[in-house]
Amino acid sequence: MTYDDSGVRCTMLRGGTSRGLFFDARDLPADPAVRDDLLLRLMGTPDPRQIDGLGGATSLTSKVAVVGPSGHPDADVDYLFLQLGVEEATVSDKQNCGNVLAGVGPFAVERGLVAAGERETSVRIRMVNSDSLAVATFPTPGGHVEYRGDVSIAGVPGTAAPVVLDFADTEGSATGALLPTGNVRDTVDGIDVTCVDNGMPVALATAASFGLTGYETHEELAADTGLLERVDAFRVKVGALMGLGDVTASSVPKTILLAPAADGGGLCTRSFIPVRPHTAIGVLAAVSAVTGALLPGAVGHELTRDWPAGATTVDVEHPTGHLLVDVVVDTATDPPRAVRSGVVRTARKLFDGTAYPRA
Ligand code: NQM
Repeated sequence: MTYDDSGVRCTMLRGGTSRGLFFDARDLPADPAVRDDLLLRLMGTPDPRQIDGLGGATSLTSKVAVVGPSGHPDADVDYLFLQLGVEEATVSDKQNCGNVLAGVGPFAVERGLVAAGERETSVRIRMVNSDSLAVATFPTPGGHVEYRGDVSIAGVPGTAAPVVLDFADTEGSATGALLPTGNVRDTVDGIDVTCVDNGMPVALATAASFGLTGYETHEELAADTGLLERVDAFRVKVGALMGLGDVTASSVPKTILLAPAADGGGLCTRSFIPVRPHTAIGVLAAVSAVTGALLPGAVGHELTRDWPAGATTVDVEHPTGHLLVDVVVDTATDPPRAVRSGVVRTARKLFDGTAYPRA
């Protein structure tokens, strides 16, 4: 029996503002090339509509979590995140995804990888992509995952149970350093940029340096093909500067354009993942953006002037609302060090069953 005949056990969950196919690592082919071919056929990639697969025709809904037992002494499970292309047959392990991460703890309990607590459960997760640790805590009354709750997150209708995510050692996730260029500020094509990697490699520039206000809607940004071309050309040069090589076909780095907060938050953002605009902002992308802004001399540091001294929770504005992140950075050391970060997300199980790949 091949996977084409038998299908493969699959759970689909929404994690934060993303949606992914979750697999027990032991249910997938061990050979990464065979695994990736299977995942592409399950997702319906390559096809702009993914009509013959389970993808949702955007990068935010073409995500995969491979979860299995961990050999790490401080982790319960390993989580490998894979970003699949939509129109291109690509599978990348170059980045983390903090949104899909929100589904990993509940999935681990549902599949018996971790025993549930009577009230809530904390799952220690090794993020394989960056070899860093996260802890997810969520309600499990009576030993069952409870997805219903009263927490609302921007970009998702309704409310759900909270999944609290705490991150450690996310510094240099893809590049090996918090400041991958060695500088707090560089200039690329005449544009000042701060390159930061605290869970996600990002290039921070002001929206004004791209001729924008920073308050454009997602639709306005998505329709501006000239802008998207400029963002892409910029990030390809920045990616090389960050030591990521030729990033033409890579999902990282992301570009995040900053503007003064305009809706009661701390920082206004428009992010590109890596070229199309995000409808919201990625979790670790937001953590990295706030980390950068906290560094004296960085692009965006001037926007932190009115942030309460010592406060660690920052309200990040994005095209569809707000994302609150908790970031602690030690700026007294040289280079500065990321201490810890965290965020609250929600997740929901959408289906559990057998998925069949297209031929
Ligand atoms: O930055 C989208 C998302 C993400 C990534 C992307 C994410 C993160 O919103 O941690 O969550 O950057 O392509 O799911």
